[in-house]
Amino acid sequence: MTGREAAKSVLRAQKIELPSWAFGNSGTRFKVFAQQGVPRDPFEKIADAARVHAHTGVAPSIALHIPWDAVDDYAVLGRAAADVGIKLGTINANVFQDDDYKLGSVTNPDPAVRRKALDHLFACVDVMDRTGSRDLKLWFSDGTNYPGQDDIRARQDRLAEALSAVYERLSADQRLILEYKLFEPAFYTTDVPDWGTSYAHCLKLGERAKVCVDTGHHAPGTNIEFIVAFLLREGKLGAFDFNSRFYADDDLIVGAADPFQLFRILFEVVNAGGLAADSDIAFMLDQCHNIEPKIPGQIRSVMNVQEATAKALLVDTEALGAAQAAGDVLGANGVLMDAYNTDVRPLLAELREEMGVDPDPMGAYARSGYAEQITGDRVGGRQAGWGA
Ligand code: LRH
Ligand code: MN
Ligand code: MN
Repeated sequence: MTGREAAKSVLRAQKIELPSWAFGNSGTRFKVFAQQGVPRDPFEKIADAARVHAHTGVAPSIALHIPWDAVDDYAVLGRAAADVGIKLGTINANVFQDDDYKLGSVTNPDPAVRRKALDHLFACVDVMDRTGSRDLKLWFSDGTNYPGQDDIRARQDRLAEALSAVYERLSADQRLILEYKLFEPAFYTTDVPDWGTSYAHCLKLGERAKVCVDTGHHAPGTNIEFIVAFLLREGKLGAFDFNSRFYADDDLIVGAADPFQLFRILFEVVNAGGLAADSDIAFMLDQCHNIEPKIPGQIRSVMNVQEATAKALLVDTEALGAAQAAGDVLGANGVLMDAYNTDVRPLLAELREEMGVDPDPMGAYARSGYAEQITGDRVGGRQAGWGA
């Protein structure tokens, strides 16, 4: 098989999960800009995700956020997803949007609040039991704003206690994925601020606890691909939340701000076998489309991940290894840059045709009439959850 054909076979099997909240209205803390035709319930979010999958062929699942996507009967929701050819994926817990959580959720100094947060996390595992989801993704907004506000080590103890209770509650085929974020909403200390903190907790929990790398959750200039390489080597990279950032947690379209960084990250993934058939890394988008239309925003995001992946797959690893072994600094760098500078769009167009998908997903969506249809059909669409 040529390098091109080998790349295509990996790209054909690639799966990128979509976040339900990308389809709802969203904004910043200054303003939510409402768009016409946005989903009014989780069923309509599923319908929109199915459109993204129909035009890309590689986005066959949707992540849910509880309680934003809470329904009475998850079997009904699962069937609705199956009817349009997609699956319910990762369950994301939400212990950050309740007045009780002002001083934290699972790390709150008040045991009653900690109990409430833990009960929600257990309820999320109940949801997973019904949806058949493998992964529970935990992100805690917990932290402090002022030095002295709370005891940093005591908060770590409370966090460890809650994580261990949740881990114990999981069944053998379920995983706990712990996401970190440097700051926001807490501005002084965050209880899970970085990959090291997440990794240390996951290590103590066990095999099925892994780290989520949200690409927007680092300090400027952080070498994310190093983190990815390290976690892969330790078998502790559980998931990606893909998005891109210029300043903080911008949640912009992945690959928009820094496509070269996305390529470098995906090269580490490819190089460590993270796209092999037996890989259990979950590749997810975590984005908000505040000012651009949401469905094409998601289609573009999926295409950006595919393009970066294709370039990563085209790296001539033999030539790279030889240059590295010979200490040929410029030669090795040249091999990587050759792949990055390859225009992979024709290869992806060809792949899509082979997969029975329109080679031009953005154009195909625009021509499909779906945007006009939902604008007419749906009145009073919902917020994604932020500030809801
Ligand atoms: C936190 C975060 C986390 C949440 C999502 C909505 O910033 O990245 O993954 O669940 O945003
Ligand atoms: Mn995230
Ligand atoms: Mn985030």
